[in-house]
Amino acid sequence: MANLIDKAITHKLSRRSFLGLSAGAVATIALPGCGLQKVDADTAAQLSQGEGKWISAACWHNCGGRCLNKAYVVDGVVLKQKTDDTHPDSPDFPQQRACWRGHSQRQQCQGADRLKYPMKRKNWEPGGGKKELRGKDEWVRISWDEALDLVATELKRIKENYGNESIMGQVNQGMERTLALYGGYVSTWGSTSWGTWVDVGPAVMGPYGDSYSNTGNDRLTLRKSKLIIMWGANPAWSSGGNPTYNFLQAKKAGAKFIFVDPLYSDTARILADEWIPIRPSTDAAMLLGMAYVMIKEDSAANPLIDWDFLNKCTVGFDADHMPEGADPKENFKDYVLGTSDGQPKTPEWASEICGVAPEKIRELAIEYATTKPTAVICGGASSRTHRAEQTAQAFITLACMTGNIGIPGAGTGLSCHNRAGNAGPSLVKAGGSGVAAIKNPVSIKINQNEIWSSVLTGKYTAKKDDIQDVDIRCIYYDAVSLLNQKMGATKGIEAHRTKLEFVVTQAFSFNTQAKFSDIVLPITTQWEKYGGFLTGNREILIWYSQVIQPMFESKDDIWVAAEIGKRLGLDPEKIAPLDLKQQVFNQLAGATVAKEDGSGFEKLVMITDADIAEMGVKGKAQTGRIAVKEFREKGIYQVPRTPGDKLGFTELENYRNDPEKYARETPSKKVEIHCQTLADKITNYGWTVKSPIAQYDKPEEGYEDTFKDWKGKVKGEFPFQMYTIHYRRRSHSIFDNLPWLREAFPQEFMMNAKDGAELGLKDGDIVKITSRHGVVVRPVYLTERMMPGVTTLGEGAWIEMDEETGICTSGTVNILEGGIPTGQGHMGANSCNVKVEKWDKPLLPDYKWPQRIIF
Ligand SMILES: Nc1nc2c(c(=O)[nH]1)N[C@H]1C(S)=C(S)[C@@H](COP(=O)(O)OP(=O)(O)OC[C@H]3O[C@@H](n4cnc5c(=O)[nH]c(N)nc54)[C@H](O)[C@@H]3O)O[C@H]1N2
Ligand SMILES: Nc1nc2c(c(=O)[nH]1)N[C@H]1C(S)=C(S)[C@@H](COP(=O)(O)OP(=O)(O)OC[C@H]3O[C@@H](n4cnc5c(=O)[nH]c(N)nc54)[C@H](O)[C@@H]3O)O[C@H]1N2
Ligand code: SF4
Ligand SMILES: [Mo]
Repeated sequence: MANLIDKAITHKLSRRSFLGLSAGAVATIALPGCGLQKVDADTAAQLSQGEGKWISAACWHNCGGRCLNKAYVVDGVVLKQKTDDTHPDSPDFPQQRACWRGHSQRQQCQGADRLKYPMKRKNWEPGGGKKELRGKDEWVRISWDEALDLVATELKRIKENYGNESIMGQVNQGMERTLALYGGYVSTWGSTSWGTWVDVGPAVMGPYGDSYSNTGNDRLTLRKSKLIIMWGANPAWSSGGNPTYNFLQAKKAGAKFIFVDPLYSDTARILADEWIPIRPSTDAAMLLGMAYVMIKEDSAANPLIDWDFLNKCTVGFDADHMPEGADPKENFKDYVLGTSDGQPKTPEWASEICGVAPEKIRELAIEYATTKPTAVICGGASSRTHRAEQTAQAFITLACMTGNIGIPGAGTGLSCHNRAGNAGPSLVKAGGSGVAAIKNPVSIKINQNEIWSSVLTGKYTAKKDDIQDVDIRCIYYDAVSLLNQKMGATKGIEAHRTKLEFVVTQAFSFNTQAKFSDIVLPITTQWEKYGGFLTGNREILIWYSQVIQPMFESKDDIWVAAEIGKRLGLDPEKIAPLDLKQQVFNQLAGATVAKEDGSGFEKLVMITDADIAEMGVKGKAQTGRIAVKEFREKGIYQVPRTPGDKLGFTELENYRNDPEKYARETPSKKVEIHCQTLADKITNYGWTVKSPIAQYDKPEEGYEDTFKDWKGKVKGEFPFQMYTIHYRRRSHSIFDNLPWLREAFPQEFMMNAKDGAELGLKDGDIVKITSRHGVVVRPVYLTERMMPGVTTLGEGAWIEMDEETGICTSGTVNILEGGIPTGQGHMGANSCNVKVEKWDKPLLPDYKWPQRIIF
């Protein structure tokens, strides 16, 4: 190692060296334990001749995929990466191949911008100091002892003065245990990823699946679909790994693909037979227009409605099938026909809202109703809009009407994230780690849309007609990017700069929460820890191992939690009761895999006494399918699958075939098209009221709000709709700092080419985007792939405020978003209105920006 460092230091800089230090990235990598070094092509080439080893390396982020990554390590340095080559690739037994983010992981873990030392904000002092300088102050390097003492002393002071109810914890890596043992912390709640499906699915259908992102069919059964409607789903970007490939197999097996999406996405480019552009936040209107066609045009000669399924398996569709106690006038059919409210939900009515031509609405309705089996695959996007309980419930209602439920190749619901297109219970899973959670004694939970207003005003909504006081003085962050990732960040910055007395972050790079903190503690990445397990689609279990030594002075999150605990007078054994090695062993020993005949589970791993001795853990030998050594080296166990095997899955198949025996856990024991449970639940949250059936409610900051006068069609101050897409460059805010990825995927604002031309814009111009809540600037990408009137910006860019103008130059979407609670307090990120103007100042591409290197 010493030799390597000497060599590295004496060499000159070169762009694009062997290590792939690409344009914009300073030609610098961090070498574990050795500080920053400059490595050029010669040194790298020399390094590469050394004896190396491939190690299964974690790709652990919440990226919507899960793949096998391997790192080639020479002398403690990762020189290159590869992905799954553990078996030959085939459509039935595909490799679990990594994406560009995974392949760039080494620029994150060994990046020049890794945090190196504990540090404190120059103008912070107990009580907050100059709070207004948060996010722009200078930093002072301090020792670990000083840092840990400061954190403990300040937590004590805040607890003694204001109580535990003044400490907000955004923690899940160890400090949740310390804070819970220390009397607790205020936490936050609200569905983010799965939008409104979280409350709607279980209420309407009865609890189902083992995850909300997990409905429909497994990937092999999906090949039976005749028609697949991808409704606001873009797996090519937002479900890394195999989902798009799996969908391609369904296409090759004969499925037609229709996309309903404001964007002609990369997934559509691969799969679409047809693209139907739709305005965001208006899907419920479109679905109601389709329901109208089905109801009006259904006949014995031309059946569009599966009356048998509706009669046997549902309640609430029409006045004759209402659940007990419900007003017959509240049925779905009469609402759609306009009998109950005077407004028939005709395709023409829907078209005015959703922007899809009436004839197209009619055509899709008929195609959906007459093609069996049809699967409707939803991403979370259409339900991450305001009032979207109606949308999720409308999807279920239409699947019931067309009878596309419980049949192999049919289905509806969420099918996104790392289980996209491959529903069903996990076929392989790790055992428990042996560490039990500690209950947080503080019961206050603040809805995600009210976090910043609650800090600023001292009030939050506990439930309907129940507004409570809260006095947040401190936020403790580890692996949660609250300020960057929750809506209303403009207010979030204000909260940090005016109210909070103490902000701490544990992080491996200088992310947004670190930037706005008072004390920052450098943390190891998963590459620097003993190892662990990751699950992804239902067929895989990944076992990753330590790749490099801890960088600089970084420490493990759980070590930090225990050290702070000690200083607070707590028992560190309770905080960290088992070392990671023993936890990994417990997970290994408890791992199970589905038996081939589908009859249950068996042990996955064969463990010998020699393995136990070598790992240095306590445990018992056992038999299993794969030996420890082979599992560790491969880094993955993948369940073999073949079409027609016993491990397939179709949601609600049992119920459809025998509704009595497999009665749903709803009051009526059926699927509830009229669902009072849901209506009551939503009303009780305290923000908006929901009808028991799927209706259309105008969303806050939806299409209608782009008009000053909706009836007279006079455009308003914010004439465009904007939604926030999950973007290729990042996993939320993670990876946003990597120059490689910045260069490959610019953070650009997408809008329709004609809209751009009308504003006098050229592709690549810098535009200023203003909403009711904030302002950002970004280059514009003008394209026919985006529906007119609609725009989008990728979520997750790190907040970068130009302090003079108050404009965010990185294009963080949550600066533009308000955080308006509706329905179940879910995230309504795809309902927002903006104005777009040409910006006449220059803006360098962000891969050319200086990296955030503090020391
Ligand atoms: N690269 C990357 N992938 C990710 C993530 C990431 O940060 N980066 N995050 C992961 C996580 S945690 C999650 S929860 C998932 C989210 O996964 P999704 O919710 O499926 O992903 P989105 O990109 O938000 O949107 C999917 C598609 O919906 C469209 N869309 C947006 N709004 C609407 C609407 O109102 N109606 C209709 N019909 N279509 C709409 C978009 O144009 C896009 O094509 O992604 C996961 N995957
Ligand atoms: N406007 C808008 N906002 C959105 C979305 C949207 O579509 N639009 N999507 C939403 C969705 S679906 C989701 S799931 C959320 C995600 O929201 P978050 O989970 O808050 O986002 P991440 O960026 O994944 O934040 C994780 C943070 O943890 C840090 N981290 C990672 N590993 C470790 C570790 O081991 N130790 C420590 N100490 N830190 C670690 C990372 O550096 C990062 O700062 O964002 C939501 N925000
Ligand atoms: S999809 Fe996710 S897990 Fe797979 S390589 Fe990309 S970032 Fe890593
Ligand atoms: Mo998510």
